[in-house]
Amino acid sequence: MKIIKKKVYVPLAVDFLHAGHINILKTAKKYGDVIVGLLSDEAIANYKTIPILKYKNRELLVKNLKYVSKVIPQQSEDYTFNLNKIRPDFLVHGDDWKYDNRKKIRSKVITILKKWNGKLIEPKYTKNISSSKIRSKIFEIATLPQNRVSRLKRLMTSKKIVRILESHNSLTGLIIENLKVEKNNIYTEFDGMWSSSLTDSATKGKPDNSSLDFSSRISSLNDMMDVTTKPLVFDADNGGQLEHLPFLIRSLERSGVSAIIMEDKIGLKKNSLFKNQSGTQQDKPKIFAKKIKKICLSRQSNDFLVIARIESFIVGKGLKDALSRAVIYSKAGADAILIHSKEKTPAEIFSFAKEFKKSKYFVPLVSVPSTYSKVYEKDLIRNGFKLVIYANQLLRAAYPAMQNAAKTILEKTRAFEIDKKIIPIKEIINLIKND
Ligand code: SPV
Ligand code: MG
Repeated sequence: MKIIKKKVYVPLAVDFLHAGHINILKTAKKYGDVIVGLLSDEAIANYKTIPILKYKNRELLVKNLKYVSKVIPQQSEDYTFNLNKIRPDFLVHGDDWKYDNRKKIRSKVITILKKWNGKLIEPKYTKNISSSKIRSKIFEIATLPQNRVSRLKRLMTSKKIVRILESHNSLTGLIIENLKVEKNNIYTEFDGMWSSSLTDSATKGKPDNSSLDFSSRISSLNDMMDVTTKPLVFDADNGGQLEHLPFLIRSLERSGVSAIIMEDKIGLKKNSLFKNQSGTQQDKPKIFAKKIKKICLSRQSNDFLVIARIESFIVGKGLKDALSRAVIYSKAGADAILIHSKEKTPAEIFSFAKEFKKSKYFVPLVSVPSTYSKVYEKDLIRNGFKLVIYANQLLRAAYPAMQNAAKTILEKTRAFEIDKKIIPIKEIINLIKND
């Protein structure tokens, strides 16, 4: 007689394996055959940032554990689909979800299980796993260039919109790395850093006209890479000489950069937000396309993204020019298109998106809402944008604060008055952990 074993469903994310996972799986095994519902990047992106390890690697870890019979993907944070498909006799989950923002999901699971008399087993959550050891291990894994490079592409395929903020030094990199804001039980954070030619140059007291060469730009970004794990998008101006591009790409990939953004301009560079763009010249689309192709051929990994930035609206050309360029750049291999604008509203970039969406050469769109800053991310998403770059806000915030501190000391001939408006030294020391 064939004994039908009970089915036990265990949902897991498993970015790195620890004793808590083993405790859960060991308990689950006592009830029958363990089927792990491994949360996909998309499922996890709904409530926190995606794991460091790719799905395939996480699957490999879990599949080879002796307590596990089978691993299937759980594509959403909601359990309904998998539970109805498997109809497990038991579901095992740590009891921590009783107390946090997953309460609602938990009660829905209980209701579904009731349909076939399934039971929820909740072992006590394993505390006191050495989180600092785990944190430093994660840091090591996450900062390996091959893991960091691919992270942006993974974020773009698993999130509705990827949110990037300008970073001009290690300290701003740390803000982007660590800041989390909770709203309606959902944690939001920045997904990565923008190495801006404008703010990197300004920080070094130089104009945004490529006077900072690529070696200085790479040295600045390496400082940020030393202390962060999140992906970085590199502003390469017009990319420089076609023949030099392979060397630039090699250096960027070696540093762990995830994407290059290259603008279709030639001649002495002028920042696109300047009102007067006389003298600014756009490159011929076919010539610029050659640069895109060159990068595609020279990159080591297809996870390193080439983003073509169209300046048609900046130089006063219209939608037609922008659209024809978008098709040419996409055919040449661009993974995404940044359609730049210095208007006060997103109307022109939205009309571009609407038309470009109809093309079979459509690729994800990138927005830099510096002048049309009233736009909400939800509107960008609705219009087909996948990446938003807040390109200069941290430097703009820091500069007046520092200017004011300096001015106050001069005016008062002492530092006491400004003391109340600036953070204590202790906080600066704590900010930089050295464990
Ligand atoms: C930058 O931040 O350097 C950019 C965006 O390229 S913009 O300043 O709008 O040109
Ligand atoms: Mg720039």
